[in-house]
Amino acid sequence: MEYKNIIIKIEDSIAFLIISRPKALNALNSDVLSELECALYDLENNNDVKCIIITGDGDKAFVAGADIKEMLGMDAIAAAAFAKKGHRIIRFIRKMQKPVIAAVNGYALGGGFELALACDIIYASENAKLGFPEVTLGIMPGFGGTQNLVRVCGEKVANELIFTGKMISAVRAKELNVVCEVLKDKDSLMEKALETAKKIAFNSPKGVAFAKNAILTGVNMNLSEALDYESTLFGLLFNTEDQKEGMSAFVEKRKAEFKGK
Ligand code: DAK
Repeated sequence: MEYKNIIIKIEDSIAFLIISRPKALNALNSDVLSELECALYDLENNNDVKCIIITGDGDKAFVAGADIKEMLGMDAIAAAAFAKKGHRIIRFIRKMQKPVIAAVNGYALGGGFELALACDIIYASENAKLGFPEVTLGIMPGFGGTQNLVRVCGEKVANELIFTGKMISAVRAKELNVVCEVLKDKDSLMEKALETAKKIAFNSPKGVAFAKNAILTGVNMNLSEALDYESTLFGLLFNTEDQKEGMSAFVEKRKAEFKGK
């Protein structure tokens, strides 16, 4: 697929997926969603990629939401197709074996905040502003925002943010455990995201993928079932080459070279 609204760069096993519609503050229209879906699928199946960083082009916005101008003209059929595409992306990111880091620069609003919340790790620059303005537009968050925010910050905070539509700063988002770290500017944001991605890429892809699965699946189970699930995945890792390589490398006092098999 030819990309017109996103840029993909792959360097040293790390993929950068840059959403690039700067004139519309990187708002998500149907074309962006189609390109995002296709790119994420390709990156998940690309053996040269171990971790993905999603960011927005420019300093002003990560993603300022779904495209309001496109949504204004949608009928129920078009809106349903748009919603399905968005949901497929959010679900796919959660199910991907490879970790996805959101590097939030500037506005992350509505669908943009939801995209970031679907990612495994969020870093933000000091100028980031995050929020759900949907209720000011006569709708509600619909790309997983109501479900993912409540799981991160709890019901009362999610209620306040979603019912008021107010924006919060990166520092407040860090206090609420939405963001892992706040960085001074876009350069330091990207450096931090890359540093983390490189650390992840150095580790066992199978270990990382199974841990992601255990965390995301287990959170919807009761603790007893979740612990059983964790032990099953833990056991399965002993059937992988990564486990043999990681433990052999330790015993042989050398660096492990994982193949993700
Ligand atoms: N959509 C379309 N265009 C947008 C946009 C957006 N979300 N956000 C900004 N733009 C465009 C502006 O229209 C403007 O374009 P021109 O008018 O110059 O052509 C350009 O980007 C620059 O924006 P501003 O001139 O407004 O820039 P400012 O610095 O003054 O303000 C702002 C920045 C981010 C505060 C402001 O642009 C703003 O409030 N933008 C809207 C933010 C917003 O409400 N986002 C939430 C959208 S609703 C669904 C699931 C999920 C969703 C939808 C459906 N289903 C399940 C069906 C998600 C919904 C949303 O995300």
